[in-house]
Amino acid sequence: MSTQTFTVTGMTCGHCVASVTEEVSEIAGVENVDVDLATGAVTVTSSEPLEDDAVRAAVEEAGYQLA
Ligand code: 9UX
Repeated sequence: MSTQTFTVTGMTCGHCVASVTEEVSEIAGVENVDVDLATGAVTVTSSEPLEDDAVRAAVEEAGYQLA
């Protein structure tokens, strides 16, 4: 199990949080996603270490950017 935190910019409401959570949750191996709207911190727990590029792609698919 691996837990990593990423910072996402551009989220301003709860729907943003839901979109990021949904996309990141689709990455293979991801078990849990926690998004802090106030700070942009996205904490991802997964069964294997995540590739930054996979997280970046998911965040961008949702319409946001990694800091
Ligand atoms: Mo809320 Mo987020 O209306 O991009 S979905 S601001």
